[in-house]
Amino acid sequence: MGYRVVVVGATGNVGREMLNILAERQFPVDELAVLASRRSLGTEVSFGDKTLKTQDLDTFDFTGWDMALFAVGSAATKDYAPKAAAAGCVVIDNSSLYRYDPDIPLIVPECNPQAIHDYYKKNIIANPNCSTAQMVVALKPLHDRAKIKRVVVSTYQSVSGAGKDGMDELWDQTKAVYNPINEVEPKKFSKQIAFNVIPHIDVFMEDGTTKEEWKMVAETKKIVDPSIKVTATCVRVPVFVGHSEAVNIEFEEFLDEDEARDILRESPGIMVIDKREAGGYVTPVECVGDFATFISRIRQDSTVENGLNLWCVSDNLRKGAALNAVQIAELLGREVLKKG
Ligand code: 11C
Repeated sequence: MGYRVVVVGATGNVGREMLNILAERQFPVDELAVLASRRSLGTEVSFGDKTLKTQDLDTFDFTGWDMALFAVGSAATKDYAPKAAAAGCVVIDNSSLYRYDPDIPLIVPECNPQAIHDYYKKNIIANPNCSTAQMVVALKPLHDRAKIKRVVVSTYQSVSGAGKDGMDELWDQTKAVYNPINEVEPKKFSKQIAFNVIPHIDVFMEDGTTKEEWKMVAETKKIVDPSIKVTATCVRVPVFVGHSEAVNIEFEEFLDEDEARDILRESPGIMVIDKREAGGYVTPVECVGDFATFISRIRQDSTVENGLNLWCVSDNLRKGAALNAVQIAELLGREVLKKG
C-alpha cells in the first residue's frame, strides 16, 4: 500500500523535478494528482513513463490525499496550503512562507529528521531555501564534532534559482552578446547576467543585507543550532543549474582538515571530491542531476583560531528544492504515516 500524493505547481522547474525524483526514487505512490494554476492548465507533465494532465489547483479537493508537495510562490501557497492542511493532507512546502513559523518544522533530513514529529501542529512542513540546504548538510556533521561558532559564506548561485524566466534571460542575453541587433534588456535580474555576476538576490533588507542572505542566517539557526553566527554574501552568476558556496567556518574546538574530510566522507548526502591538483574539485556543471552535495577544497584557515575553509556545490533544483522535499515525504512516510 502506498500514498495518494499531490504535486502543486507541477509545470514549473521545481515541480517537474519533484515528479522526476518521486519516480527515480520509486516513492510508493498509489495515486498522483498534478496541479497547476489556470494559466498552465491542461499542460502535460511526465512521471516515469507516464504522461499526466494537470488539474486546476483552484477547484481541487485535497480530502483523502496523504501529502501535497507545493512548488508554487508564497502568494499561491498562502491561498491553498491551509486549505490542503485543513483537509488532512500534509503539506510539504517549498516556498519561504512558513519557514520561520515556530510551529512549522523546517527540515533537512540529514540534519534534523526528529523535527518531523512536529508536523501535526499545522499539518505543514517547510522546505528550506536552496543555498541553505546544501550548506547545512555540510555544516551539521562538523558542528556535531567541533561546535561551530561562526560561518562566513559567499554564494555563486545559478539562474535556475530564479525560475525558467531567469534561465531564458541568461540564454537570450548570451546569444545577444554575439548578435547585438537583438539586445536583451535585464528583466528578471537587475543587471545584465550574461558574462557578469550580480551581488543581489531577493529584496534588500533595512540593514543592507538581502533577503536571500537573511534566509541563510535564519534557516541555519533553525535547522542546525541557534547559537551559530552566519554572515552571507549571495551572488547570482551566469550558470544555468548548480549553486556553489565558499564557506569559512570557525569552530569552538580545533578540527584538523584530514579529520574534517573523513567526517564529511562518512556523512549522509555528501560526496567528497578533494584532490589538490587541477580538476580535483567539483564545479556546478558536474553536479546537475545528482542527489549529492559535493564538498571540495577542504583546508585549514590559519587566520583565525580553529578555522576551516571548504567549497560546496549542489544541484539547486534537487537538494536545494525537489530532492529535499521528496526526502521529507519519505521521512514522513517512514516515521509518521507508515503506509509504504
Ligand atoms: C535563488 N535561492 O537562487 C533562490 C531561490 O526561498 O525558496 C529559492 C527561493 C526560496 O534565487
